[in-house]
Amino acid sequence: MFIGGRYIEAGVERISVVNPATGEEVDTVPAAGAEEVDAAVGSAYEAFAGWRDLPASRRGEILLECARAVLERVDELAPVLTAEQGKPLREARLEIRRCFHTLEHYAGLAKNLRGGYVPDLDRDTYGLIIKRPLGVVGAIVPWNFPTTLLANKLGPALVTGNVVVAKPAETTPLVTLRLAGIMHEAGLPAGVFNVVTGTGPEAGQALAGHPRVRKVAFTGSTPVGKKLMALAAGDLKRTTLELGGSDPMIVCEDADLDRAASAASVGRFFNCGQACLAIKRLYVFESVADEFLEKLLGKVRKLRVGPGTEEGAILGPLHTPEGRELLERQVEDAVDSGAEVLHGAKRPGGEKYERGNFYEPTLLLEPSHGSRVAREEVFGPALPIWRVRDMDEALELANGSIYGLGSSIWTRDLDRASDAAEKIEAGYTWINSPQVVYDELPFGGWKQSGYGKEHGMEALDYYTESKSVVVRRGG
Ligand code: TXE
Repeated sequence: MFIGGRYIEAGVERISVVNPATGEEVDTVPAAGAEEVDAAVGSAYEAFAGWRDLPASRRGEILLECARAVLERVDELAPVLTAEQGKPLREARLEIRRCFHTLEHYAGLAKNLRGGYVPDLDRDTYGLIIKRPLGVVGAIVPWNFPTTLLANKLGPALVTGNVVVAKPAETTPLVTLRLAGIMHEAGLPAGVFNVVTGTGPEAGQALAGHPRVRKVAFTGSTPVGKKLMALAAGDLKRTTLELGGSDPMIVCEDADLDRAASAASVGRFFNCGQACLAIKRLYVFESVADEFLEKLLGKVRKLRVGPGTEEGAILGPLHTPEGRELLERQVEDAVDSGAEVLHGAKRPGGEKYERGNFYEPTLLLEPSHGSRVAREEVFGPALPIWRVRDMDEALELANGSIYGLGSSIWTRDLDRASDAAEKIEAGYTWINSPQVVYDELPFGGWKQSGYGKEHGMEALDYYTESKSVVVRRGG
């Protein structure tokens, strides 16, 4: 663990971190319990006043140094990420670079933190709206993008003067631990960013329930998000919850089908389909369905499955055996419901795949609308596709989900696109664009995809309390 600027061993129980491509143990980390969490929160609490009271510009300078140090260490961090998470090295490097960009983005906002001024409230009286940091933030992070999903919380938390205790997923603690050491070496004072390793029900719950933690920033599954919201309600902790998604993509008859097919392939199969923002349901207008599917199949046939360390591998293994089994059950259910398998729907054969959680990229045409792939989040490389008559049908199906995270619309008719963008129930809509997340734009789900925003200036509001101050002139 990393507490108060030092690596510490603690706890008797150890958690084994396993390589998803080989099934071999990479390392072990302590399984923190309430006592270790309390030590980490205590260390953060002690560091809070010192960090909060620095000029914001100084916090920004330090955060920028941290961001640069992360970028300089891409080649050291990426293999650690690949070993514990499974993603191809190329994607691991991209992820670390994105982590850098997000930290750099928030470092850059340090000189733009603003409150408000309201003149003439009364005779000789004016008002100020000031923003103050919350204190200790508990950041609970999943395994699919361990560094970027952490940076989404660290950036806005630290620049506004908060201190952080992070709990990475039990399966991906190693890169997070490295990150903490690197940021400390780069100048982040001891205690400002701590890492406790451990399971969700033990360490995660102890962190979210700790009375000194003022805010829980969580990315993960919807069921756990609900639990954390209930736990946080005990003392009305602030929360941001970035949860599951089932992003619809709508391809109209006038779309650029080549670009749409490319975006669908990347948007579904990036990170082996294990992304919150990912194309998880595809609706294509029936008049262009055959042509579009041919193009998409052409892309999918080229996706090479292999260990993340293998040159040219595009799809690594799924992160865990359980994740692959869940995906297999969802795919079986889709086939039972009547889906035609256009590609995949099986494990790849061959010796190199035997010990890892590999699965072929899968395209499923027309499962029933009540099937699991239509209703549940599909967190793996399988894409269900439906033909639709028109935009009305597409929108009705797109919105018929408990989720509302991302969405995309492909058409050359911008009026139709903007109308659909207004009607689609999701926190993000891309029009003729791949699903790329920008630090500049707020990101957060509607419906059961979560609560609150990350990224953008908006994220800053989720790490501060605003206070109104009334000042009467003349003593
Ligand atoms: O997530 P969990 P899991 C979805 C996706 C995936 C499924 C399960 O469908 O297949 O969730 O993934 C911590 N109190 N997403 O099981 O359990 C846990 O230790 C406090 C979508 O890995 O939500 C980890 O650090 N903390 C999502 C983090 O929560 C608890 C990304 C996430 O774990 C806890 C991840 C508890 N009771 C999964 N239980 C997305 N859309 O990006 C667990 N944790």
